[in-house]
Amino acid sequence: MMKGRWLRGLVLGLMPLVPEAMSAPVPARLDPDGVQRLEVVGGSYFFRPDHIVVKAGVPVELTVSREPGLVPHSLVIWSPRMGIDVEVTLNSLGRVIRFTPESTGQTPFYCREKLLFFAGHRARGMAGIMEVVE
Ligand SMILES: [Cu+2]
Repeated sequence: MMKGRWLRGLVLGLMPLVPEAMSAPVPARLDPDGVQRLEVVGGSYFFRPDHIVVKAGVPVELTVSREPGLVPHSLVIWSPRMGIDVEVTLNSLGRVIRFTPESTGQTPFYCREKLLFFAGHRARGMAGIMEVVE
């Protein structure tokens, strides 16, 4: 019994280190002004949604905010091939990030924060995939 409990405690203790499963892909909505818009929320330690889909060659406005809390969070999307270089600190009001993906494919997005010797937020599951389609 004691051994089982210890094992369960160990498994629960390790769980935050394992990234959560991806959510279903969420496509941006194309507004009448020709801009595709999408909202993403970050928190400890996730992005919601964590799988987003945008179209290549069409301007994107990504509104990204953070859930209330003391832990700082950020958003990084970096793909020279797609012409995207985003690195922002998140706040609760939300900030708008603008870019136009130049090519199709997939690129990760993640939080760059890390506290001392603890696992970085990205390793703890604060990451997602941006898919760029035709
Ligand atoms: Cu973070």
